[in-house]
Amino acid sequence: MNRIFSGIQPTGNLHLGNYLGAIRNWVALQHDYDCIFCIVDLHALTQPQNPDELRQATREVTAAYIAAGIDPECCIIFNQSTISAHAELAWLLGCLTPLGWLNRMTQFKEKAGKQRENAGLGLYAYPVLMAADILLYKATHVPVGEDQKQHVELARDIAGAFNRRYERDFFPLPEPQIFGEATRVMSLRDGTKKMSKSDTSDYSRINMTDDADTIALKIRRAKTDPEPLPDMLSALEQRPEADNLVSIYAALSDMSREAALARFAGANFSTFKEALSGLSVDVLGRIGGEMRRLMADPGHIDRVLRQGAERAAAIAIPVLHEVQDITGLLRP
Ligand code: AQP
Repeated sequence: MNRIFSGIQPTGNLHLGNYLGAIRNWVALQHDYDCIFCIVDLHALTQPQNPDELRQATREVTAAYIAAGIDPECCIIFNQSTISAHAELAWLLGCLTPLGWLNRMTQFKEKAGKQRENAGLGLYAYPVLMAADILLYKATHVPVGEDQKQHVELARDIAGAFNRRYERDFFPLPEPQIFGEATRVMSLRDGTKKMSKSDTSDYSRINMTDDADTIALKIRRAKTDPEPLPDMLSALEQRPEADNLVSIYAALSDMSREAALARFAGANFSTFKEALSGLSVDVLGRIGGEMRRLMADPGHIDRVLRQGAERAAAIAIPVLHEVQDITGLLRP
């Protein structure tokens, strides 16, 4: 069976973008692939984190996976730092990754911004650790949102570089998988910026744990424009906020953007926003409630993570040993 690896950073404020761009697609794939879903806590450390909040967010992401419908009996769910092979393989792969490849990564440019000289080595090497995550399990497919596609393509290049250097077909070349109508959910305050956990405005995103009133309030306050909704998608091109809300509606109701727009053509935003609120509360309200129930029993979450780590180690450690043998590292 083909194998999937994907993950989310426990950086707090899991949001609708993480759900529509990642988690929801994983739920749909879990019975067709051998699935490994990670909470990438080492990646979270590429930005400053409060230790207690990091532990709490790691449990929260685990709860979100399960509440959204990922079955921990059938999929492996674990946190990255429990398998030290991730960091070890990242070093070995980093040694054959040219700086030129990393210099092209747009996420580093966006996150480092004007502070490039002060940005940490971890943030720069983030995509190499991500390649290690994927290749350690010889994953063939990586379902991600559009924003992570470039990193999966780099993992593919790194796998190819390893195979060429050691003249064997050792790593499969992983494929990015991008699904659905909302592969890049944008901020509710600025339709040109992606919805993000680290945005300082809570009104920019719908969190997976927001209650019904908060979801409705955030949608009511979402930035729009004065025009009613058009009947053609092409008319949304210069209206990023309207375009984003229509894409969210389409994704949440499992219809195409064309069909969603046809339903509301000519409507004003107050009517459309009311419908979008109802739909968002239907989908996220249930998941948020289940997350809160799971979070009340951290012992259960920790057991899921421990069992997941045991199953992950059984795959990862033999692969790391093979890589060590191939690269000439002595294992006395
Ligand atoms: N806005 C988004 N639209 C669609 N998909 C998204 N993803 C994240 N934001 C959106 C997808 O969620 C998965 C996990 O992402 P992550 O949390 O590990 O990293 P990120 O992409 O850096 O997410 P954030 O929210 O922007 O976090 P911060 O603010 O901490 O950097 C990935 O599959 C991603 O595509």
